[in-house]
Amino acid sequence: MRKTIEVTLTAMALVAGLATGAVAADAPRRPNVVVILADDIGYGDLGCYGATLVKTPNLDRLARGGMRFIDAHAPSAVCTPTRYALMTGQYAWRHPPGSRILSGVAPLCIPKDRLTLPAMLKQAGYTTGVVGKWHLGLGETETDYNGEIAPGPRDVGFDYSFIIPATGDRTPCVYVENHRVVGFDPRDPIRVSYGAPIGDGPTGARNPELLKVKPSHGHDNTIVDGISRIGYMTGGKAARWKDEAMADEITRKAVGFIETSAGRPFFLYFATHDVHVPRVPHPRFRGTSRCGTRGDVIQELDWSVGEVLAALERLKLADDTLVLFTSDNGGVMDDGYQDGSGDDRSGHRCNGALRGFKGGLYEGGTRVPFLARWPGKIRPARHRASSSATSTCSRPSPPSSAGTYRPAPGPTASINCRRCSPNGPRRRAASPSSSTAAGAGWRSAKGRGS
Ligand SMILES: [Ca+2]
Repeated sequence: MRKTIEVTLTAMALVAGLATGAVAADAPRRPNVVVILADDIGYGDLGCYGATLVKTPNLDRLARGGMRFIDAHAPSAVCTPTRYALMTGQYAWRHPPGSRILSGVAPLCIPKDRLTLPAMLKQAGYTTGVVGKWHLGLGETETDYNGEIAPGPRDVGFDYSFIIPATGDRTPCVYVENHRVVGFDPRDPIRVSYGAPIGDGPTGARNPELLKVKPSHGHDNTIVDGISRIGYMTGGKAARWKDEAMADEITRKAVGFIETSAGRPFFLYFATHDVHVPRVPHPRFRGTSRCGTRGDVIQELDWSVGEVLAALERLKLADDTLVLFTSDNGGVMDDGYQDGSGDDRSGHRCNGALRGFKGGLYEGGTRVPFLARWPGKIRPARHRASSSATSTCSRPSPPSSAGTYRPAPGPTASINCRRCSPNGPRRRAASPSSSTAAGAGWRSAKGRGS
C-alpha cells in the first residue's frame, strides 16, 4: 500500500501551473476546464468500466479519447465532504462543517477566505460557473430563500451559478440562480424546516395516496411534485422544480454557460443530479436500460454528458478543453425510495466487483470512475491509468504556486504534483488495487446522505 495519496490528476495540476503563471513561456495557452461530477455513480455503472446492461456511449467516447483511471477515489463516501474537498483541496475532516451531510438550510460551509479551485482560476482570468447540485450550504446562518441568498457560490469564486441548493430529495425544491430563487414570488414566501413540520401541505407520512414514488425509509416529509422529501417547506409554489425535467434544465444551463463563455478561458463545474434519488428520468429515458429505473437515469446522465461534449465540438472548443468526469461517491441501490433499485435482479452491479456501497467504509463507497480528456495533451487510452487519483488535487503544489497564487492557511489534501507531466502517466495498466488512501488517514462518513 502506498504511503501517501499519489495524485496523478495530471492535467489539473498543469492547469494550476498555467493559472499561476509558473509554467514555461512556451506552454500551450490556457485550456478551458469542464469538471463533471456525477452523483452516486459507482465503479461498475458505466460501459467503459464493464457495465453491459446500461449504454453509456458518450462517457465511453470520453474514455476512449482520454485517460480512464482504474484506481480513482472520491475523498469521501458521501456528497458534501467530497464536494468540499473538490472545491478547496482540503479534506473535509479538517473543517467539520464540510464533513457533514448538510441540510437545505445549512450555512455555507466553505470559509470565504479559503482559496478555492474556482477562485484560483478566476484569479488567472477564467470565467467560472457552477451548474447543478451544490450541497455546500448557503447563507451566513440558517438559509433564508426569500431575497438575495448569500454567501454562496459567487462568494467562493464563481461568476455564475445555477444550483440545486442541497439535493433532489431535500427541501427546498427550487433552483437558485446567481443567489436568487428562480421564479420566486414574494407573495408566496418560502419557509423551510428540518425540525418540526411547518404548514398544512401534504406529507409522505400523512398522504401516501398522493405519491408517485413511495419512500422506502425516511423521505416522508413535504410532498413536492408527487414525491415526499427530507425536510419540510411551504410557499414558493411557482418556483418548485419538476423532477422529470431536472436533467434537461441543468444541462441546458451548462451548455448555455459554455456558449456564453466561449472565446475566453472558462471553468465549468457541472454537478449532475443523476443518479441520486429520487430517480425520476424524463419519459424519453424511461425503460431504456436493461436494469430498471436506476439504469435509465444512468443513460440520462450519459445524455447530459453528451450534450456538453457536443457543445464543445460545435463551438470548436474540444481541442482546447480539459474535461474531467468523476463521481462524488460510490453507487447505492435502495437509497430511500421504492423505485425498484433495491429489488433489481438484472445482474447489474453498481460498484462492479467492489465490496460495499455509498456511505460505507469499503471500497465500493469511494472508488469511482474517473475520466480525463484533453486532446493532444492526455494520451488516449488504450492506456488505463493505474496510478491512483483523487479529486482533492485541485490546488497547485508548492513549485507551481510561486506565481500570483497565495495558499490559504491550514493543511490541505493537495500534494506535490511534480510527478505530473503534460503527457500523463505512462505506466501500463494494472489490475485495480486496494485503496491507496488509508495511509493518509482517510476515513469515510457514515449515514444516509447525499
Ligand atoms: Ca452522492
